[in-house]
Amino acid sequence: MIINLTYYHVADHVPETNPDVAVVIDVLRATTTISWALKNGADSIQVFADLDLLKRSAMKWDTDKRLMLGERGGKKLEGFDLGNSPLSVTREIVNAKRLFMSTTNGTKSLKRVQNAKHLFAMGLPNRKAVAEKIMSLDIENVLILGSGWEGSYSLEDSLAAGALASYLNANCIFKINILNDELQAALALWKYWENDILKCLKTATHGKRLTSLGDYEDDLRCCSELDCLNIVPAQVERGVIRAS
Ligand code: 3SL
Repeated sequence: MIINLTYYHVADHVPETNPDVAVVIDVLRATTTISWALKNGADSIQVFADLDLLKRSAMKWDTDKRLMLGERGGKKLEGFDLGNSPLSVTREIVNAKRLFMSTTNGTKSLKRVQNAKHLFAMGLPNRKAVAEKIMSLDIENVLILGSGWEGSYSLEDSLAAGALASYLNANCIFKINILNDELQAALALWKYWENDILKCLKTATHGKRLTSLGDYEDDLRCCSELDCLNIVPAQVERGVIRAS
């Protein structure tokens, strides 16, 4: 058997297709936050592009079982319970709650491939968990989608796409087919930075953007940790993600 891997930098580059598996990456920081929230006991995450729809949907939920998580331009939105930091989704805060979430780019990518048969969210902390999940499925085509920044390329998402492809190459019993140049380049990027992931995140324009907004050192560290979370965030109904 063969597993075909394709990588797109941003949602707008994805062709009209319903892949067997879609893996959405937003290293800084949406998919890292989703992974940590589920690790810390969040019941589920529901993602939205539209903020009014998010608010209306949240209002229908029990007050003590919901949290609204909103970010634009790296900052927490006014009136929301949480911003988009993986450090803010502690067990005390998120346990047993549904998170109604909207971010600048990450939730857009999740919406773009919501018709995939299997949809997973991945950051660097759960790269191995997601790779092992892919290997356990009987599937042929995996679409990896980054989030970028407002439609353009991001270094850190490509790093993680390369990290995923590299793990699959090394551990999968089936042949791994790298189908596009975007993923070949991502693999090369991973080989270059794999021993200094934090430096890569700090070099990336998004890392610099966050740093310019304040003290995001701990966020960058958290987002750069590799293979420390055994959590696979999986879409269970359109727009709703749970741990699997
Ligand atoms: O773009 C996004 O979805 C966010 O992850 C961006 S930020 O890290 O919160 O700035």
